[in-house]
Amino acid sequence: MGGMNGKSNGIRNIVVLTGAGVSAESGIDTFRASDGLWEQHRVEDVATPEAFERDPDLVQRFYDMRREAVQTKDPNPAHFALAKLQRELDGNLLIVTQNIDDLHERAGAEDVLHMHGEILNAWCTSCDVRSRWTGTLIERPACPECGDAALRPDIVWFGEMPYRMDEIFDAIREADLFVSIGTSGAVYPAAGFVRDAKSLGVATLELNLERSQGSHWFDESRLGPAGTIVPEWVQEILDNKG
Ligand code: BJW
Repeated sequence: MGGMNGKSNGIRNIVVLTGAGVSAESGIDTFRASDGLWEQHRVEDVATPEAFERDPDLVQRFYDMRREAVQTKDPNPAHFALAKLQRELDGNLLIVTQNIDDLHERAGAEDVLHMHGEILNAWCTSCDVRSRWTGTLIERPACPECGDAALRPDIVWFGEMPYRMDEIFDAIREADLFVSIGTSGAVYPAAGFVRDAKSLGVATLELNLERSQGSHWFDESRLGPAGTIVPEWVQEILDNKG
């Protein structure tokens, strides 16, 4: 990663991709750890449109529980460090998150792109309007916009198209550095961003607790808890800013 240790690192634009690992130290379960979320629920029972059609109550209950839990959690030093980087970088930092929690925003980040949706939104499948939603959906409440009882969690399930892909690719194209934080690299298209970045000549860095499935694609991997290694990396970038 030429120049990263010099006085001026020449890094202006950064795209950060975050996954469940960035919120783990806030007490939100990751997906693929042995004690993670999917241990209690089979993915295909809860995170596909077919599952929702088959058993809407099971799916709504699963997301109602997680919506309630998210609101009791707080951002950790990794979220705060990324918000600080966004404020102080002499360039653009786009935070693309696969996470459906709002911890980046609550740490003060402004430019956050939720490619897999947001648990605090309800999406009306009748009128297509998204409304902020902090309560439950299992009782099939009316859409505040059209009144139909057609709300689902605003979550991108398997087989559905992640949000704002064009914006993500545009940002990667403009980036000097792509950084992946706390994600296992098991779910596409997010897992492919590192290869997209590399093929465009963008430097790539992974910050994760352990080596992920796509570790070998990165120019550099730093291992450790996000709450420690993200603030260290952010300080390094800000100390070296050109
Ligand atoms: C720490 C830490 C700490 C822990 N500090 N680190 C066959 C081949 C290829 C693709 C497919 C295929 N069959 C189907 C597909 C496509 C499918 C897919 O990828 N499937 C795979 C299983 C193979 N993808 C899709 O269907 C997507 N849509 C799609 O592809 O549309 C077509 C399309 C094509 C091309 C371009 C555009 C579109 C949709 C995917 C939707 C994913 N949805 C979920 C559920 C959301 C709802 C919910 O939350 O319930 O999103 S799945 C789940 O996984 C969730 C996450 O966002 C996502 C990623 O998980 P993440 O964040 O990586 O978590 P973990 O647990 O896996 O990893 C945590 C990491 O953190 C670990 O590495 C830990 O070590 C680390 N960690 N503590 C730092 N303290």
